[in-house]
Amino acid sequence: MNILDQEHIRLTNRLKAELSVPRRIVVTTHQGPDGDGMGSSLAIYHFLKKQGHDVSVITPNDYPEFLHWMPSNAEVVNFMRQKPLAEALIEKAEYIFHMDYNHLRRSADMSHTLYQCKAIRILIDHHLVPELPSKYVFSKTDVSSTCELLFGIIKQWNAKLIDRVIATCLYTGIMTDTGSFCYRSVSPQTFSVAAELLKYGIDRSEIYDQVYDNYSENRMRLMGYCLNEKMEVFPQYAAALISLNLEEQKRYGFIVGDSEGFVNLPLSIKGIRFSALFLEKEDKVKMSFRSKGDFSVNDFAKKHYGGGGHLNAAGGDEKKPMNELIQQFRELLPLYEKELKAPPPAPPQREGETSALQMTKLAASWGQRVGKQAKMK
Ligand SMILES: [Mn+2]
Repeated sequence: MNILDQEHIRLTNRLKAELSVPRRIVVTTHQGPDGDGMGSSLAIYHFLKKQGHDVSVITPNDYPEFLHWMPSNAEVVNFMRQKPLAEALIEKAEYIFHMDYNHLRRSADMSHTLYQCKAIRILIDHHLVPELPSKYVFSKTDVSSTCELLFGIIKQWNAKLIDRVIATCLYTGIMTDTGSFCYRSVSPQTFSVAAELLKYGIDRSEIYDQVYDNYSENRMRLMGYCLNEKMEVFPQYAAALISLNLEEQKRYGFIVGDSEGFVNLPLSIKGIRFSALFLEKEDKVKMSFRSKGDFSVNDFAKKHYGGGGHLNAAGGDEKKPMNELIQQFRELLPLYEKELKAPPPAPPQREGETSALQMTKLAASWGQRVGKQAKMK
């Protein structure tokens, strides 16, 4: 299994040589960090710490409570809440890691400080089109997550240092970025990496439990409210949307992370392949888009909402009123009717291999049909 190509192997070896003496290092991730952002940041944090570096993880802002159990979470510095400390750390840093994001603006209010800092940059990310000038660019879009790519890097760097703690962080990132190994971004390699991580004795059911089975009562009721009162389904376009305004969030004691995953809920309806979540914030509206199959929410978000992301998962921010943005979404749907209603692609077939299998299947179904008809008679 080669996660890294030759260029990335060379890059890893160079970085390893450069970091062979203790350095002051800051690890950062995108705003509103998710499991992959925090997983990759904390994994590289532990990996570098073990080599004697002075390392800090800095997030631009808060992240969901369901990630607070992660190893060394207490050491994480929050730029929004601990600005002087975070700024001092960034100014002093000799190296900065950018984990799971491809553009400085994704680091929100921290971007200015990061922009000015003279440290050597290392970008490790799986989003399309990296636009963050760095000396070391590890950008691969055919991996499920930054954590999958990072596993390849640190294995090449020094596999002996990988332990249960690092494996736990990496597994969390892969699990959350793949919807528990369900999304199309999952490849045989993703499972191989997960299998290797299991060998370090991680407790995968405990990780699942910590991340997914820890709703507050408020969050559970908010989810019920969203499904019951706030979900709009457009069966003719295989689409659905959910929106939440500030008043509704207040009513349910909303805290960061409470709407995490809600955008996926409508995709559980048979036939729905495109889903959107509109979340009103104090100064903007945050939008998330998800799809199944070939419909590119990356293109959709980029074209209409100044956002972007991946083929099946994307997002964006807008300062317009939420109702306007939702109305725009409703009006856009008919333009995509053909794409959205297209039947899902047939599974790939290998030449020669399928015919025998298909014949067996056909024969079986004929047999059933004949059997049924016989009974009916
Ligand atoms: Mn990611």
